[in-house]
Amino acid sequence: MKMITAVVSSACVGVLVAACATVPAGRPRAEARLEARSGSEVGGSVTFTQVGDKVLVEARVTGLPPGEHGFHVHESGDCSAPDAASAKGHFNPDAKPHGHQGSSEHHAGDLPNLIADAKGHASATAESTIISLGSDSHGIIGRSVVIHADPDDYMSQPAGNSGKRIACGTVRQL
Ligand SMILES: [Cu+2]
Ligand SMILES: [Zn+2]
Repeated sequence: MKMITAVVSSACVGVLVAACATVPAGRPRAEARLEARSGSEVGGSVTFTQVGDKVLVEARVTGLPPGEHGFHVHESGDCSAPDAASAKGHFNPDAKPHGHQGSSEHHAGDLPNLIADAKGHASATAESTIISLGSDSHGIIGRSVVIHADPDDYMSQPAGNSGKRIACGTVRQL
């Protein structure tokens, strides 16, 4: 009996060590579970991982019309309105104009368009050095992620003319 116990507990130690090695401390994570809005059938989630001064954004989305869709962090985490208007405008703590993430002038919440395949799936990663998962002024915990019906043109003010809000999810710390 003693030997069996010893084998089981050493196996557990092995599992714990492996888990610690793959999830280092000091990497805050957050997730937004997408809810369909404006009569859409969009689902999926967006995860955020702080890696040093960058936030890695990973989106896995289903039920989209094929093609490009505006994708942003919005100011409010309130997704309750049927058209997601409750999420308010793009997250913009620096009072910048709307623009492309690669240009000097853009909202902190401006992210690259998601591109859905013929089946309506979009799987994308992006990085941002402007947003954070901390409690500073650029923190996005408690805000929202919104996906739009149309492409963001990265120019039109204040939101890139990307049309209806077809999905919304509140960003929650994991
Ligand atoms: Cu938006
Ligand atoms: Zn914007």
